[in-house]
Amino acid sequence: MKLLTSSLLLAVTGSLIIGCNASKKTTSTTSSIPSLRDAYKKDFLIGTALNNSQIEQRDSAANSLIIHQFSAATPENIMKAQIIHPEWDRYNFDLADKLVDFGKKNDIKITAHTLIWHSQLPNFMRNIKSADSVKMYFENHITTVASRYDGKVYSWDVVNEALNEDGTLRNSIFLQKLGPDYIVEAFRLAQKAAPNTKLYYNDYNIEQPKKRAGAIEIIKKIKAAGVRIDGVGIQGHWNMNDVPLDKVEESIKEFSALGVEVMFTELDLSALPNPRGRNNSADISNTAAYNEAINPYTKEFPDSAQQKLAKGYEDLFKLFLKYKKNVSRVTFWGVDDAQSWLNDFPVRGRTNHALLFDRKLQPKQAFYSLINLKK
Ligand code: 9MR
Repeated sequence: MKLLTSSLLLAVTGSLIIGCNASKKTTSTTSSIPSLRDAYKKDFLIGTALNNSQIEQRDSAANSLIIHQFSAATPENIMKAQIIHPEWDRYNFDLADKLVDFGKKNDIKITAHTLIWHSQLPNFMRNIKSADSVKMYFENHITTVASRYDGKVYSWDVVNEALNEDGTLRNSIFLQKLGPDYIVEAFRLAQKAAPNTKLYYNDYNIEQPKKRAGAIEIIKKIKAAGVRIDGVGIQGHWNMNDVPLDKVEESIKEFSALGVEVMFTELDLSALPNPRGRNNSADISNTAAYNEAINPYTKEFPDSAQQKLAKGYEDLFKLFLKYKKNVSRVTFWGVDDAQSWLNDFPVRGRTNHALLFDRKLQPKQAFYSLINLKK
């Protein structure tokens, strides 16, 4: 908060100084916090996930930080079906409209998230049993929501997390009631409703070979049907001690060979031990029990751990920069550590430190390591 306020003051005094003394301006701007979106502006978009409070701009320090650091944003929850489409024929567009205005005003590209996902479905879907009704929901939902924001959001995660770890299709309500072509149909409907919006498939662990093969099959199938898909989002929920660099590199190569953009859409590196070993599922039903040994950094995040986190991010960004022709966006799943879903997943009530800004919105060593890569 303090640092931000002073950086804002610096920005203001810096601009006052510009007119009379150019050398002072350099001093002022270099002593404020550098901007990731500026540092990477020739490479790829730098995004963040935004929660309700951030979209409503309740905290002015957080708001300034977001505008200064990010060129892209994804709503963490408010455009999921459960929230934007709470009843069969009632939609709730208030916060999504606010987010669109916020993006326009601050030159932040919005990726709407997400049209078709088995999770966070509206409650009314629980009572729907007939295939015809599911089909009707599917068509109405995609058409209504995607057309409202066509050309207003930059892109849509059209289908989210449709795959099992072995690359087969997840046994979701959509697969059960609509059959395996539902993904192509979702993109076909989205293409019609949102001709001016980029359309993506988004999933976690699709850097892993079997699941990646499943994602490649999906992309090929959509293209073979003559339907548009512009990109693929690798979510990037990893552990700072276990970043799958080789597999990430193979994935960038294989996905870009299909002629689609590659994005890292929900990046965070958990700093805590994984109670499930190397099983890295982001499936929110896959939880584990709390014990103190797996919550080591409640008071402070020590320097040794800061360095590991910084190294994990640095290695990844070196790779992203190597493939900057293929990678169009890197989005962090949250602005600061307090916001992160990883404080409650896969174990509730831990203190995680997975992002670039700490609980006081201060940039961590990991932030500076990414800035330094561009110096
Ligand atoms: O970060 C989101 C968290 O606030 C929600 O409680 C959770 C509920 O499903 O969804 C989280 O975001 C998920 C994203 O939408 C899809 N990929 C996995 C993300 C982390 O669970």
